[in-house]
Amino acid sequence: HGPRAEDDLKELIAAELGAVRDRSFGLTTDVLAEHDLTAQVSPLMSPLVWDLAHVGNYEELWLLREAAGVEAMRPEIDDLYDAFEHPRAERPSLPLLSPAEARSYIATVRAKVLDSLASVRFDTPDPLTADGFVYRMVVQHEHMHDETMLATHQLRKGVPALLDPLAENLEKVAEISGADEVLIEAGPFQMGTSDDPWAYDNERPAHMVDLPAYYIDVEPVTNAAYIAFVESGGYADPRWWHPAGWEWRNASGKRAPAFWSREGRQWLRRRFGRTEIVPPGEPVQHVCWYEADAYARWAGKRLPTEAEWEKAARWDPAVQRSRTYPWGDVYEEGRANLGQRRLRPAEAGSYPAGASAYGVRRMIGDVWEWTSSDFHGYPGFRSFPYREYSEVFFGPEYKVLRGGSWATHPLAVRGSFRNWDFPIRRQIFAGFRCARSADGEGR
Ligand code: AVJ
Ligand code: FE
Repeated sequence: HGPRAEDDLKELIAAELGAVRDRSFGLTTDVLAEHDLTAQVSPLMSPLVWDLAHVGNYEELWLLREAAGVEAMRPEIDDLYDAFEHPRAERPSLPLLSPAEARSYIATVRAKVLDSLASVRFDTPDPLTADGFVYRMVVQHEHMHDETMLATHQLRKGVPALLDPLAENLEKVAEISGADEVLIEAGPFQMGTSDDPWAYDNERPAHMVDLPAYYIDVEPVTNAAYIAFVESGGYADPRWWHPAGWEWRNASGKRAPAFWSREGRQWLRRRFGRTEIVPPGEPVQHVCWYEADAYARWAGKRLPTEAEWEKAARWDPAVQRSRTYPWGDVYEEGRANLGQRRLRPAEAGSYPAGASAYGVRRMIGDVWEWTSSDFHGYPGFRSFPYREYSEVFFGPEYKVLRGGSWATHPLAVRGSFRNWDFPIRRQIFAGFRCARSADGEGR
């Protein structure tokens, strides 16, 4: 700590604010025409121009008004970009800023944020700005919207707007080796965190959780494995499905992951506007919780609980402490497929250097992983700095996802990070891995 550390942190924050904004423009005004930015591709998603102005409005609210005490620039537009006032389905009918207006509004906000950064103290008892908390929150918020915007791109029809620069270079860096599941011995571990400065309220506080022994898959479930489920009639047998999942299956008519189609004996998938053969070694993506749950039952397993997922990812039994990432406490390139550097997950066997202490692979990056758990606050949870980030979602309607995807930025995920969604959602970059209890009963 001290003034030197504060200056370094401010420099990092300014650089990261710049980097995330480059990505936001790279997903919107840099690559799409006006009508593509204002159109709605699905009632589940906002028009991209809404996300763009929303991240700037959120930044204005938290970094200018709350942190720096600057007067509101455009109070009359706050309502338009309040996610709680207007559900996604109704956003295209609002009098939104045009793409050019949005771009200029968020650039003005940003210039004022950078101007005011030097005058905001990080060595303060005010928890909003202490250690740069609210700045870290705003950087992560824009990254989360970039991932949401990428889901909008995936749903978009028409001429592809995004290139996958590394798609041709994907190399499997290791053979799949050893057991396909590992035993996690019974015992306590530390879940959540009380001291990660990037952590959201729902990751706090750290608390001990004691778990019975269980097995967890070394890798996320692959497309090849999921095809075996589909082709053995997995969608036709109610034995595998949660009752609500069977209802979803009947009502939706879905019989394969989103974006898949069948041509002869071949499974194809659409990826950012291009069609390809489903790659057998990649983790399955775009399955909802009900599909993940059904697959696991078919396989004689079950989804891991959120605590089981986190213990396998973070706990180091040798020193009895939880790591920030599966491999250690420091983020390092090459240990996980994160950050939209590729527009796809990597093949099974990749990133062996990202394994956890237990040898479980690719828990961070590649695909968000559905867990069996509902989204709730940890014991001692305190909402901060606003209830609408996570507290208003607590309850049985949402399932927790863990680990981030290839589309998640490294600053917006860690071993303690919690995401959540409805169990019917398939547009997110989500797959899953299976677990089973070690007491002999698969479930
Ligand atoms: C944490 C991904 C569920 O997108 O609804 C964005 C993140 N919160 N703006 C979401 C969020 C406010 C949130 N998730
Ligand atoms: Fe938001």
